[in-house]
Order: sequence, then structure tokens, then C-alpha cells
Amino acid sequence: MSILRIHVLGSPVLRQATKEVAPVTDEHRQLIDDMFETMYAAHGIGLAAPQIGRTERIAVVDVDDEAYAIVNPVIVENDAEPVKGEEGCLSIPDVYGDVSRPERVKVRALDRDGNPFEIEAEGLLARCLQHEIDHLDGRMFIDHLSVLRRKAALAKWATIKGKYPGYIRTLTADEIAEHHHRDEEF
Ligand code: K1U
Ligand code: ZN
Repeated sequence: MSILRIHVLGSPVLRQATKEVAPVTDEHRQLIDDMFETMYAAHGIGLAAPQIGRTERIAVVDVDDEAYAIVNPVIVENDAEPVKGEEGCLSIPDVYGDVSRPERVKVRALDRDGNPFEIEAEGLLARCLQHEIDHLDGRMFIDHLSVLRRKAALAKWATIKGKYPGYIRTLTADEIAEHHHRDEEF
């Protein structure tokens, strides 16, 4: 397995259209395994293929030890009433924002073996699934912010993005080893 490089905001692949996967092959399974390893190394709860420079409709999530690889995911049901929650993105490190999304979703996808399955999710898992499916459609969480908040987020990103030449983030040994206590930052 390998830890992959992460594309950050400004890399065109994050805005590119993605392709449906058919069938799920050993190469896709290898990609899924590498995506899980990269997500865990980056201390994320999700990761979508465009974030590692790929255009397949594949994402991985792990919220509270509930881990899924989702291939060709589709939201088949959602709550009408959106709720606000804080989001971050491994492709926009150190920038956070409140995003309104349905509290509950049902997602249909193929698993690592190419078998169809459904996830009925709420709370952070539902939010994370929607965030990852957005990535597969070339959308980022900042696109959901109000004009003012988006401007503020982009102004913060402008001060950070120089750390990522070529819009590529290579996880350092320190980052991989680091234990995140985000609550302590506030
Ligand atoms: O897709 C990604 O960029 C991963 C992203 C997923 C995500 C986080 C929060 C809400 C929705 C989707 C992350 O894992 S960011 C890092 C993180 O662990 C985190 C950040 C804020 C709140 C909760 C978790
Ligand atoms: Zn993201």
C-alpha cells in the first residue's frame, strides 16, 4: 500500500468531471486500499479520487470506525431540512467553514468487490458522504459558503497555499505521526 500525494485547491483535477467505474477491477481495489491509507495518514474522515489526482468515481470514508469504500455513489434519498455543520477538507488544509446539508441521506454505491449496497447515514457520516460525492462532481465545500464567508476562506487559503508548490500536498512524517486535537485549537 502507498500513501498518495494530495491535490489542493488550485489543482485542475479537483474541478474535473469524473468517470463511472465498470467493472471494479484489482487496480481499483489497489487504489481503494491506497486511498484508505492516505486518508488515515492525513487524519481525515473521507477522501475522494480527484483529491489524489484520479478521475474515477471512487471515495472512501471512515466516521467513528464505520468505514466504507463507495464506487459510483448516488444519493437516492435525503432529508428536506438542511442542518449546518463545520467542514474541513484535506485539499484545503487549515480552512474550515459551516455548510448546510441534509442531516440524513441514503447512498447507493458499489463496494470494493463491485457489489451494490446502500448506506443509510445521519450526522457526520451523512455530511462526509455528501462532501465526498461533491468532490466526485467537482464541487468543494467552499462552493456552499455565502459570498462573504467564501471570500474570507479564500483569503485565508491565499496565505497558506504557498506551502503546496504545484498544488500538491505531500504528507510529512510529522503530519502522519501527529495526533489531531482540533478542539484545542479554539
Ligand atoms: O474529503 C475530504 O477532504 C476529507 C474531509 C471530510 C470531511 C470533514 C468534515 C466534514 C465533512 C467532510 C476531512 O476529513 S477534513 C479533516 C477532518 O477530519 C475533519 C474536519 C472538520 C470536522 C470534522 C473532521
Ligand atoms: Zn474535501
